[in-house]
Amino acid sequence: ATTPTPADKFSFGLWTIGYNGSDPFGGPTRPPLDVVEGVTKLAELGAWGLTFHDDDLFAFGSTDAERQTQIDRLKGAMADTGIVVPMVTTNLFSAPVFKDGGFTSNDRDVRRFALRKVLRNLDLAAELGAKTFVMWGGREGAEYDSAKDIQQALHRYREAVNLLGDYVTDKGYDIRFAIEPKPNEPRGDILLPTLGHALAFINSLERPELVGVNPEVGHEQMAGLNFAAGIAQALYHGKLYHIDLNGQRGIKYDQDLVFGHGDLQNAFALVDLLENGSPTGGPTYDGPRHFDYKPSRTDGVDGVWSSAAANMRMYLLLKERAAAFRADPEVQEALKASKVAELSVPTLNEGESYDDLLADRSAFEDFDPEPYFGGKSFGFVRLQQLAVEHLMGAR
Ligand code: 3MF
Ligand code: MG
Ligand code: MG
Ligand code: MG
Repeated sequence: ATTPTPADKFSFGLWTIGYNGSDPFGGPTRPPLDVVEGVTKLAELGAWGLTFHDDDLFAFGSTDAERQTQIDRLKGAMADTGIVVPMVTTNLFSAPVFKDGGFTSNDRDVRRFALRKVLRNLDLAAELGAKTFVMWGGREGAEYDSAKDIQQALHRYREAVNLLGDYVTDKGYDIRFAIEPKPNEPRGDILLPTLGHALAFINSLERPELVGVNPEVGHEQMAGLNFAAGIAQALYHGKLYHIDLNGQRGIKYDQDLVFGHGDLQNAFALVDLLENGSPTGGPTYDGPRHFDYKPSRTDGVDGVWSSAAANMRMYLLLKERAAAFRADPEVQEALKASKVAELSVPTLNEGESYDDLLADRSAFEDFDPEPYFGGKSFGFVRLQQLAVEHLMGAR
C-alpha cells in the first residue's frame, strides 16, 4: 500500500524534478534534465502525471520548430509510458520582460505579450488533454507601495482572467483555471497573497465557475497560516481545483521540501481530510496529488529520484496512518466526547425563527453557563494525542 501506482494520481512539475540547484547565491549543482528521461523515471516510480510551464519544455524564445520538437518528444514519452499531463501552466516570471509582472505589469505592451503567451499555451494544454490550467502570478506584485496601483492591478488581473475564460469557453476546451496564491518571493509582496485573497478575487470575475485555487502547502505556511484549515475552506467553497504538496518549516523563504518534511502534524491532518473527508462528511477532493517540491541542492542526480519517491511514500504512509486513526474505536469515542459531530447539527431547529429563539427560555433565561467553569473538558487534547500517536505509529 506504500508502493505508488497511477491510481494514486501522483503528479510532478517538470520544474521540480528538473531543478538543477540554482539559488540566488549559487549556480547549478546538477546537470539539466531531459523531458523524456523525466517522464520515463516518473513512470518507473509509479507516478501518474507530469505538469509543466511552457518554458520548462522549450526555452523562452524557442523557434516554432524547436518548440514543436519538444512537444513531439513529450508526446512520444507519454505514449511510451502512459504518463498523462493533467495540468499545464505558463511561465510569466523568469524572462526579464516579466520583471514587473505579466498580467499586471505597469507596461501595457508586456501585459498584451503575457496574454498571448498564455493563450498559446492554453491551446497546448487542450491538445495534451490537461483539465487544469494553473496561474501562479509570481511577479504580479511590488516591492514599493508607491510603484503599484493595487486596485488597478486587480482590475488588469481580472481583465486577463476574464479573457482566458472567454477563450476556453469559445474554443470548447474542457479546462478550468486554478489560481496559486503566494505571499512573497520573488516579489516583496505578491498580489492574491493567500487562499482567502484568491477566493475573494474569484468572486469578482465574469465566469467564477471556471476559476478555483491551487494552494501550495509552503505558500500558506510562509504566511503563518494553517494549510489543512485553508484547504477545508477551499472545499467548502467548492474551489479546490488542484493542489501543490510540499514541506515548509515556518515563516521563511519558500523551501519546497519533500511533502511531510515540514509541519508533519498538519500534513497528517491534510491527508486525512483529502482522503477521508471531514469527520461528518462534506466534499472531498479527487483531483491530482501534485508535488511542487525541489530536490535538495545538496543531492546529486540520484537524490532527485529518491526524493521524488519520498514524496509519494510520505503521502501513502500518511494515508495509512489516517485510515488507522479513523478506524480506531478509541478515536471514535474521543471524537464523540469532543462533540465534533455535534457541530454539524444546525444551531436553530427546523423552521425556527428568531422570535421562536427569543421565546425559548431554555436557550437563555434558564441556561446555566456555570458548569463550564472548571467543569467537563471538551477533550480536544486527548483527541490530538491520539492523532499524534497514530501519526507516530505508536498505536
Ligand atoms: C513558486 C511556485 C510555482 C508554481 C508554478 C505552477 C514555479 O513558488 O510554486 O512553481 O507552482 O508556477 O503552478
Ligand atoms: Mg512554490
Ligand atoms: Mg513553494
Ligand atoms: Mg507551487
